[in-house]
Amino acid sequence: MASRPDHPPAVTRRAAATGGLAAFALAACGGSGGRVLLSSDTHPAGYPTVEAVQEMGRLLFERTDGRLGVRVYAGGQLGSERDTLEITSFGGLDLNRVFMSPLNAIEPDTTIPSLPFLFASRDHMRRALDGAPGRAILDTLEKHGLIGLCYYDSGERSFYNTKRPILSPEDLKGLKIRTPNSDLSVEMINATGANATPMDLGEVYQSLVQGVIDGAENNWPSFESGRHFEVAPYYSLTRHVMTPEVLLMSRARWDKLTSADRDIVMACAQESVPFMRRLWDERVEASRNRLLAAGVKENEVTDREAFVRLMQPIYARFVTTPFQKRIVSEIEGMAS
Ligand code: GTR
Repeated sequence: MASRPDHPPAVTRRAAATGGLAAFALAACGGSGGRVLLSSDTHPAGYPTVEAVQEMGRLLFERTDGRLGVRVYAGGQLGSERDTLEITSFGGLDLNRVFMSPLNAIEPDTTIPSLPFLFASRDHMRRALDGAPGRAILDTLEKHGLIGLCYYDSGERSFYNTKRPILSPEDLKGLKIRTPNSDLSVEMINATGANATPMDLGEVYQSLVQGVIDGAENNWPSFESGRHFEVAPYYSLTRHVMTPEVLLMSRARWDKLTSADRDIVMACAQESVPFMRRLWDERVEASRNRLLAAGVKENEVTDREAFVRLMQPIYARFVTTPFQKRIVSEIEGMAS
């Protein structure tokens, strides 16, 4: 490998879908025997998830004396999370950093970390996902051609909209709220009285501008980086879920690695987690401060219990198998 893989040439979605990426990756190594692992991210360069995967690549490059590296295609260049996930599970893309929700359609057990009010705090979430329950959930992806390397933080999600502050579920009634493409997300939002409208993150800004939707729900950094705050200035702190991000490797690529290289890849991914969390915590605070200064109106919800009550039936709908029940109770048991 001649140099650090920093500046990706443009690759079309079509090329990705047809497996062109794999051939491209080999060519990018210049025949020196090294390999650049290609990775996708919906967020732009500089976002903590993008930086974390680049850090993982830096460690990998170092530990393999340049045999392996990572190139991140940021800003959704390779397509939506849903599309790139499909490509990854077929082996057309080596790595993929996605939100957990689009995985729900592939593997129902991945809905667990998106259950409303499951985590009592940020530390509880980190402990549970870094521990046995988190690993057990990632392992369910292997049969779908995906290896779960690690979780990254995505913080608490809250509602924002173009119309008014949300103080209680009453205020959400009838509002069209965008959700990620996941049945659980749709049912959870509908349970509040809002009308859930699933769509990809990349479509949200335009849909807010055109009035196709009245609002959405997300963390501060995504609210900022997608510029949604420009159109939807009311941010109401429901903090209803802490769905994480996840870094995946295509199983096709994983299976081709030697077992020593697998250990290195896994270790580098794990070591990028504290790096990511440092950036994440800083970013949440910085985004919030910037947006408040820009005129965003933040409010605490007065009746958070009402949201908890309305969303509670989601558990009976989505926690049905013995595995799901066990993992949920293990996670609940880890709250302190
Ligand atoms: C963000 C997450 C993205 C994206 C998004 C969404 O917080 O970082 O990967 O999936 O949420 O709402 O779709």
